[in-house]
Amino acid sequence: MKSFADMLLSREAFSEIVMGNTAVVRAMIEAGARVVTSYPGSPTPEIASAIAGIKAEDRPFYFEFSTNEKVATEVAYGASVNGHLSTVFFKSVGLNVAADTFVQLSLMNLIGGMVVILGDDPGANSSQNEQDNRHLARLSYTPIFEPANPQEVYQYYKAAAILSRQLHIPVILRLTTHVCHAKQKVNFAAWQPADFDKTPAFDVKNGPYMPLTSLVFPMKRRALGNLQQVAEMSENKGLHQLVGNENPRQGIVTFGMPFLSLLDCLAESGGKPDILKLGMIYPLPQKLIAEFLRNHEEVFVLEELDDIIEGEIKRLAFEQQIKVKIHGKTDIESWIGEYTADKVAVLLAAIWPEIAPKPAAAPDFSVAVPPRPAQMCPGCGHRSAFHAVKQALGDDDIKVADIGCHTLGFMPPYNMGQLLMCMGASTGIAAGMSLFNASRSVVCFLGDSTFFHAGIPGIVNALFNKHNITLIIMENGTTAMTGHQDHAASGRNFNQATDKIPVRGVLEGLGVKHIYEVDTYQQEKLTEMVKEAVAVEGFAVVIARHPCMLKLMREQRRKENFQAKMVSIDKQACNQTHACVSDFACPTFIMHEDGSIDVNPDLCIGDGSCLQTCPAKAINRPENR
Ligand SMILES: Cc1ncc(C[n+]2csc(CCOP(=O)(O)OP(=O)(O)O)c2C)c(N)n1
Repeated sequence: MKSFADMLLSREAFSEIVMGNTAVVRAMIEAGARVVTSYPGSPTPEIASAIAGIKAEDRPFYFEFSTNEKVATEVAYGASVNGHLSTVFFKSVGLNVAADTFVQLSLMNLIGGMVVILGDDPGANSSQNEQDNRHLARLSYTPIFEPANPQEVYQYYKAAAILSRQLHIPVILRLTTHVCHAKQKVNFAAWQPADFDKTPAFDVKNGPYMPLTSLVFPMKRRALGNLQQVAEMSENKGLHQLVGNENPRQGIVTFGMPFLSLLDCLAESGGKPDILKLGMIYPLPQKLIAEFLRNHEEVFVLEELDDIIEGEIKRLAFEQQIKVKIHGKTDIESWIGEYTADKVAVLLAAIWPEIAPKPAAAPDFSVAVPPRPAQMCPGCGHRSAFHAVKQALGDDDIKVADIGCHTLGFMPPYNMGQLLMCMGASTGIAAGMSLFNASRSVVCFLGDSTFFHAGIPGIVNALFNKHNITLIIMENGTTAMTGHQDHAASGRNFNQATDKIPVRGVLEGLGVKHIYEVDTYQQEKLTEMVKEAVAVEGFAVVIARHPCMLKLMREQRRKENFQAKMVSIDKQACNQTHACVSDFACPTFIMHEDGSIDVNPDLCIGDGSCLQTCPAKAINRPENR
C-alpha cells in the first residue's frame, strides 16, 4: 500500500478518498506552488497536517507556520513578487488580522501568482463569529472561487493558480468548514515535477510596488481593470454548472455546500427546479445569470450567510429590466448558521412548498445523548491555574478571557472569564476596564501562541500607558487549541529545531518590572503570586506555566517503556466534600449517587495535580495501573 506521502507525490493519475483539506495539497503540488504559509485555525489546519505527511526534503514547496496571518500573507506576497507561486491559508477571522496586508494585494503585480485560501466557518463551529469573508474580497477587488466538495477544491485551486499567474493577481479559494472536512473520492491528474527556477525574479520595473499618494491611482486602475477581465472570463460556462434546463417556472442560483444540501432535498422531494451552480462567485458571470433570470419566472438565490449575491442579482435584474421574481433571504434566521439539508428544506418550504421535502418523510436520525460541554483535558495545566487563580481573586474582580484552550476557564466552577473578543484582545480590554475603576481588580489571560500572534502590542500599551492590570500568561509550550502547532517559544518551527524566543525574555526586554513565574501544578504558590501581582500598582505579569498534557501524554505513550499511571480514592479518608468534582472539576472523577467518588481509568493520566485540591487528602498518589 502506498504511503500518504507517496499518494500526494504520485506521478501518475489516481483516485483516492480524501478530505477537501488534503485534496488542496495535491492541487498545490500539481500547480507548482513554491511557497505556502499559514497560521493555524479551524477549518484549515489539516491542510498543514497533509503537508506534514510529506518529508521536508521531498516537499515540492516551502511551508511555514508564521507568527500570525498578517505575517503569513506578507511572506507569501514576498515570494510571489519574487516570481514564485505562493499560497497562504487561514481561518475566517484570520483575514481580520491579515487584512491590512491582504487588501493591498490586488494593487500589486504578483508575478508569481498567489492563491489565498480562506476557511470560512458558517455555523461558527470553531470560531467566535460567522463572518462572511466575501465582503473583504469585494473590498479588495479579489476574485473568488468557491468549491462545494473535495473534487472541486482540487480543481478550483488549480484554476485559481492559473488565473492568478496569468493576470498576476491574488485569487481567493473560499472554503467552508464542511467542504474542508468532507471526504470524497477525488480524481487526481498525473504530475511531473517542473524545473524549479530559483533565480529571484523581483524587478521594480514590474511595479510600482510603492502605493504612495498619487501612485495609488494607477495601481487601483490596474486592480479594477484586472477585475473587469476576470468578469469576462467568469462567463466561461466550464466554471459553472447548469443542472436541468427544462423548468421555465423555477430556477435556483446557488454555490458551495448549499448546492449539495439542495440536491439532497430535491432527491427526497422529487422537485425539479433548474439550478445554476456557480463556481466563480466574484465577479459574477453577469451574462450567464441574466440569461438564467430571463429563462425563469421565479429565481431563488440560495446563499449561506449574507445576501451578497442576492443583492447583485437583484441589481442585475433591475438594470437589465428582466421580469423575474427573485426570492432570497426572508428573515434573520436565513442569515444564520450552515445551510444543511434540513435548513434548505425549511427555506424551500417557505417559497415553493411543493418542492420542499415533507418534514414527516425525512428519517429522524436524532438520538438522545447527554449534553457534553467542552472541557479541559485531564491533567491540563490550565485547570490547575484557574483553580489557583480563583483562590486569589474576589467574585467582584474582573476577569478578561482570551482565545485558546484556556478560554474554557470561563465555565463553572472556575468562572475565570467574563468577556471574550478575539486573539490577543484581553490585555487591551483589561486596560480599558481598569480606567475609572478604583475598587475592582482587573485580571486578563493570554495563551503563549497568542502572545506572539497579537498579544505583544497590548502588553506594550499596558506598559507605555501605565495601566493598572494583571496579565496571566498561560504558557503550555504549544498552540494547543488548534492541534499543537509549534510557536516561537516552542524551540521548533514546522521544519526544524530553532532557538526558543522565551516569553519571559521578551517581557523583560519590554521592561515589565513585575514578572512572576510558576508551574501551574504549584497551586498554592500560584495563588500567592496572583495576590501579589494584583496588589502591584501598575502592570504585572504572572507566567503560569505547564506543558500541554494532551501533547505530552501522546509523546509519552509512543515510548516503549511507557507505564500508564492513575490516582485512586482512599474511601476511608474521603469525607465527601466533593472538592475534586465541584471545585477542581477534573472529568476523571465520577460521583456516584451515594456520594462516593471513583476515578475513571480511561481518563486519568496520573498527573497528580488533583492531590492538593482535596481537603481530606483522600486522593492517593498516582501508581502504575
Ligand atoms: C485570528 C485568529 N487566528 C486563529 C485562530 C484559531 N485559534 C484559536 S485559539 C488559537 C491559539 C491558541 O494557542 P494559545 O494562545 O497558545 O492557547 P492554548 O490553546 O495553547 O491554550 C488559535 C490559533 C483564531 N481564533 N483567531
